[in-house]
Amino acid sequence: MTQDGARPGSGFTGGDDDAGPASGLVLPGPARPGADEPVQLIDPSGVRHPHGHYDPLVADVDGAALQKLYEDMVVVRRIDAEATALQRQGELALWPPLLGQEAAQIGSGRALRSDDFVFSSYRENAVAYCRGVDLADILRVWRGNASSGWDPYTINMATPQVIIGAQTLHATGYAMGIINDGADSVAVTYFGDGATSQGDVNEAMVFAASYQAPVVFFCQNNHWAISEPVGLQAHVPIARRAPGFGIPSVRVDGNDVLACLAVTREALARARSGGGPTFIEAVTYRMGPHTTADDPTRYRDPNELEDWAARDPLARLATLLDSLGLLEADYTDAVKARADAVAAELREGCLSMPEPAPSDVFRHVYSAPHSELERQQDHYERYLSSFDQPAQEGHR
Ligand SMILES: Cc1ncc(C[n+]2csc(CCOP(=O)(O)OP(=O)(O)O)c2C)c(N)n1
Repeated sequence: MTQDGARPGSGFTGGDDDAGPASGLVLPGPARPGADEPVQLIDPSGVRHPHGHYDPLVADVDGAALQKLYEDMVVVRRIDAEATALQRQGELALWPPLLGQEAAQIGSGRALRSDDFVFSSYRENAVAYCRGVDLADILRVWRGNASSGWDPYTINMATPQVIIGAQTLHATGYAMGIINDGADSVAVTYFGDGATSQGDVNEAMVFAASYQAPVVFFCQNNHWAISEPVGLQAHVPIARRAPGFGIPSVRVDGNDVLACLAVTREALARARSGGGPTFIEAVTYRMGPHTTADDPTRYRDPNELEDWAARDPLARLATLLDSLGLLEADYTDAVKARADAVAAELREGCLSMPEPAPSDVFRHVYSAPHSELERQQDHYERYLSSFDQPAQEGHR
C-alpha cells in the first residue's frame, strides 16, 4: 500500500502490544493490528460502508448531524477562498490555504471538547473555526496587524505555530500538566507530513509515551511539504512510526469527515481514560498551493491533482446526503447563505481592523518592563518623530 492509498480497513497499527489500550478502556469491536489501509466510512463516490469497529463511535451521527458537518466544510472552504481573494487583492501579506483538508480538520475538530487544548500549525483554520475563533482574528497575523491572532485561553487553542513541529512539544508539555492537575481534558496537536522529520515531533512522542500523556498527535499527510513529496522522507506509511515509540496509531481517510470524527473520538476517549497518546495519520491532499507565495505547477504533476480532486471531501458527503434525500434546495440555499454571511463578516473584519501604532511591535515581547527593549523603543520613536521635524538648512 502506498502513501496515497485509500482502501477501507481498520487502519489500526497497534500499540506496545496488540492487546489494545492499556487503561482497560473497552473500545467497541475488534481492532485489526497491522493494517496500513486508511479507515474509511464514506467512500469517494459517497457510499456509506458499515464498519464493525468504528460505527459505534459515530452511532449518534444522524442525518441532521451529517448536514451540520457538510455545512461546516462548505463554510470553511468559503473562508479559505475569501482569505485567498483578500491576499490577491493586497489586503493580506500571505495566506496558507487548506483547500482539500476540510474533512480532516472538521471531523477531528468537531470531536473535541471545549476544555481540550489545541496546538496547531498555520493551516488549521477550520479547526480554529470549530473552536469558535473570532473570524477576523484568523487574519490578523497575515495582515501584519498583530503578532498573534487571539488570546489562546479564550478558545483553548494556541496561536498558529510557524516553526515546523514545535507545537507538538508544547502539546506534550501541556498534556503532562493535565496529568498533574488530575483533569480529563486532552491536548491535541496538528502538524503536517513534513513535520514528522523534525526532531521536535520525535522528542514529543518520546515524552508522550514515557509519561502516557493525554495527547493526540494529528498528522495531516497532505502529500507535500512545500515542494517535497511525502515519499521522499516516508518510505513506509507515517502511521507505522508511532508504534516504535510505544504509541498506538491509526491511518484514516482524511477526506472522509465521518471517519476522521470516529478515529479522533476513539483517540480522545483513550487519552481521557488514562490510556495515553494516540497518533492519527489523516491521508489527505493539499489541492492548493503551500501558501499564496507558492506555485505548485512548478513541482507537481497536474494528473495527481486531478486524481485527488475526484476524492474531494465535500463532494462525497454531498453525494451521500443526496442519496439520503437530505440535499434539498432549501437546505443548500441555507448553507450557501451562511457561507456568504461568514465570508462577508470575515472581509469586513479584515478591512476594518484598526492600524496598530508602529511602536506596538515592542508590546507583549516581555511580560515585565525590560530596559534594553525600552531603549530600542525610545530610539525608534525618536527616529519616527524625526520625519515630523522641518528639514534643516543644508540637509535638504
Ligand atoms: C523548523 C522549520 N524548518 C523549516 C521551515 C520552513 N517551512 C515552512 S512550511 C514547511 C513545510 C511543512 O510541510 P508539512 O509539515 O508537511 O506541513 P504542510 O505545510 O504541508 O501543512 C517548511 C519546511 C520552518 N517553518 N520551520
